[in-house]
Amino acid sequence: MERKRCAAALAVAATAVVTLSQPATAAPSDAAAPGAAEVTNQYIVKFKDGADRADVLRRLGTRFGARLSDARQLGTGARLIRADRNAAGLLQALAASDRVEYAEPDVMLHALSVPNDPEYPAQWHYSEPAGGINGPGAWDVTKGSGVVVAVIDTGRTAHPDLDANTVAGYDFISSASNARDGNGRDSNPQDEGDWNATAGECGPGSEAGDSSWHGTHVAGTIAAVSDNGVGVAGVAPQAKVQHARVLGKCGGALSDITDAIVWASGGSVSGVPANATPARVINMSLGGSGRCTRAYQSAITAAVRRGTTVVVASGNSNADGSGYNPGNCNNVVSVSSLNRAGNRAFYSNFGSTVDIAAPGGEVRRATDAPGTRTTPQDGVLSTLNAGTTTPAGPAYKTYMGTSMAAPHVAGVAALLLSHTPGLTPAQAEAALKDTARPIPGSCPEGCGAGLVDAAAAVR
Ligand SMILES: [Ca+2]
Ligand SMILES: [Ca+2]
Ligand SMILES: [Ca+2]
Repeated sequence: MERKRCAAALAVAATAVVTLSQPATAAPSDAAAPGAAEVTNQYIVKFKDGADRADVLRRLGTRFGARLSDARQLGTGARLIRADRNAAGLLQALAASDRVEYAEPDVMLHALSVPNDPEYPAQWHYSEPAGGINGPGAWDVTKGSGVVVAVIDTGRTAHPDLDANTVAGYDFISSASNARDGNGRDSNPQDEGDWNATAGECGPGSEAGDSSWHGTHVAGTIAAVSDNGVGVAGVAPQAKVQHARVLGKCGGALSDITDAIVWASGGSVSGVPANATPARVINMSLGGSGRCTRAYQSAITAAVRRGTTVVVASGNSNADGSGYNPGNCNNVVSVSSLNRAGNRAFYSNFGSTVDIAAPGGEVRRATDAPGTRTTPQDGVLSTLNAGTTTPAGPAYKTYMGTSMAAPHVAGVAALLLSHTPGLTPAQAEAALKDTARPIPGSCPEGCGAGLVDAAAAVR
């Protein structure tokens, strides 16, 4: 959140943590593009004016032991030539003929996988050439099947675009008052709401505000159910989301977050049943100012050793990311945020600790007053809940933040690991960076290796 409660929580450094989004609704973009090619026994041949086509085909047919037929004239003036068998070298010979202008293979083209979800066209962050992650090019190869992504965040809410892709998680919030579910840790990670009825509730400078449903938004970017004719699409729509609830009213304790990291990655935490479906990827769209503490690093290192890739938001302070955890911890993939044009979003952290960039959007311009939504269509559209305090019905909304950028990378990591399951976290990180494309806009301060590219990552 961008409100003052964010600043307050940051001031108490590592003990409390806040989410890294800035509340923000939807606009059009385009989707379809041509796809991969398949060979056929057909050729598109443009003969030179006056050339004896039949003679060319007869001679080459004899030479290659194939029967060549002149099927029809094409709109371009070229002819469609059909061979009765796949003859190696035939195309080259056609092209080399002094009576042929050009000869090219006829190929089968397929539309790239584009989801039918009605709000998909508003998700510019998946497909727009400038600031999108090139999602459609990846979805023909993999949709993330077999990979669990843990969302260490505010927990889950029931949602038609998420329920089918959600596996059992856990509620790690030890404080019953912050958890708002009447107890400490328990097996139900439902997000009970993180609203603040009055200013100052979470310390000096904290403001009143509605519930964010932050974990629901992050989860939707990673793995919203696609092609169900409902709502939005996700980056890895066949991956599963596992909610480890750590953020409640006023944020979350590091001690709860580190336990969630251990558990999500398959490690054991006293008093908590073993995780039946450990995550290959962890997303942490949360953070605070200050160094990476030993406790934090130790939990992350253990997760990475267990083979879990840890993706984190770099922070929303428009500052060097080296001063913000967990982006400044070792062995994490720290993500900066770009706007729709591919420039560094005005709030995004930057610098040498940032590994990679992803779309996080801007629902207002840098010069607009905080809390306004002058450009809601330029934010990241995902799943949400309609409740202002406690959970109500499902909803969709655009948010902006490095919180929204990180789950794009976590989703692409899931696609990558689904396609190449044997990758270590270091290999997965290297692959994400190596296949990122140059930052489309401007980020002189350093936004990492480039803009994450889903299609390039899985090809
Ligand atoms: Ca609880
Ligand atoms: Ca609970
Ligand atoms: Ca959907």
